[in-house]
Amino acid sequence: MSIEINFDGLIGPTHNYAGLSHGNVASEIHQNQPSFPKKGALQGLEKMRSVASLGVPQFFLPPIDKPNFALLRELGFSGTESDMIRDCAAQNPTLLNSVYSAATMWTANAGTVTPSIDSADGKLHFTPANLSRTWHRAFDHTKMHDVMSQIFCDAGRFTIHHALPSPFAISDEGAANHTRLCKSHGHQGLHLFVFGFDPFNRDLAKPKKFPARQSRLASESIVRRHGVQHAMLVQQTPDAIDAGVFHNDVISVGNENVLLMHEHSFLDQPLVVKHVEEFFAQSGGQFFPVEFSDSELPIQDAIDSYFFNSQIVSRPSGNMTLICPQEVEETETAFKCAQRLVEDDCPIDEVQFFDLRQSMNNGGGPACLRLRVVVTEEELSLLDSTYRLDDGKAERLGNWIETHYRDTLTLEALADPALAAESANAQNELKKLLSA
Ligand code: SUG
Repeated sequence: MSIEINFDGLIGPTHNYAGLSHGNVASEIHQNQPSFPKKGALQGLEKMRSVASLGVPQFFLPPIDKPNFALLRELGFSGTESDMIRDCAAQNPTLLNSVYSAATMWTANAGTVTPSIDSADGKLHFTPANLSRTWHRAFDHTKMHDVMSQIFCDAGRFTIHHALPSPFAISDEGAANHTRLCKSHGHQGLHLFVFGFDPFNRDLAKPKKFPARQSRLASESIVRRHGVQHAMLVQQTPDAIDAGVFHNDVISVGNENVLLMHEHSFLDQPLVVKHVEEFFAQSGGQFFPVEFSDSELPIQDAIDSYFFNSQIVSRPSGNMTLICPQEVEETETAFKCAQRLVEDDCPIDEVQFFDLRQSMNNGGGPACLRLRVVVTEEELSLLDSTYRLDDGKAERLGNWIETHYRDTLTLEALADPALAAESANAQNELKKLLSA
């Protein structure tokens, strides 16, 4: 028996709005606004608790230490940590914002997973995303490799790869551009890898305004190194990227045998649907493709509401819950789409709304905050449970956040070494809490 487990990123104490992600409209709009790290972390924790209560084993990934002092030293800063912060703030404030980024909270970008049932060697594979298109995120993959190696500690069953090399031509954004479709979690899946550009094909249609983040070369390399048995490489619509769809999970989401798509999700959408239908016809089982036209859900409303960034969770009953950001409830067209799903002949029969505005203001909805991993029950029993959420741990994490997080953070405050000291102290306390 296989089940899906979720890994959410615990929102870190330096959560801020630095406007670092070109093409991610929310990030750019909220640049320089004060952030509310405590509120953000509690919002994320609340979502984790609710998903766990639906029967999904819920893990969390700890925030990583910020600022990245090792990187500052490599870039020529020297002296004490306080000296480096002050000098960087004076010489290059944007660089300081980047090394302080709490972006590891969006674990859909942590990497790509291939469950053991889908890989050629029968092992579960994970590759951390190099995130080389977003500079402020491009140095986090080594930490992601380390924490996943700690959790997936049985090397005989799990292969935790290093990230792909970092040149832009191989840029990889992980599960945000990847969907596994299957009859049910325990059946072999078809892996949809969605890319935005191909470094070896200059004739391919390209976005004109915003960068395409996922390289075809990265996606095909993951397929090779993980030994994915059934994979399909699909191009994202360039006009959608130009409208602000910086990841595929802003315009499409799938779970088991359900695939929700905007009419402009994929460049050759009818062909994509046909291939998936063929896969289901061969493997047995019904496929539920649900397409939303631009008149039903204008692409701008899809981006503003993050309807497609909802999380679809299979409950033990076999039915599914759609976990939406509250912005869906507040956007008339998107709300109607959610209602339509519940009324239609589709396994989704319940919708829940969550206030995740602190993350949303940086372009991160419910689906960005989680990484899905399908494991067998035996594999689950082999995982290091340090980061597995239960009621007691959730309560302790809540108290830890209340004690160590600031209510408000402005970009100016990043220049004050006191913030770095507070964050380091919070990290130490978290380690103690988890080892108790
Ligand atoms: O990579 N935002 C993230 C949001 C990632 C959302 N993830 C998924 N769609 N799966 C990004 O653009 C903003 C940081 C800032 O501006 O301070 C940021 O990194």
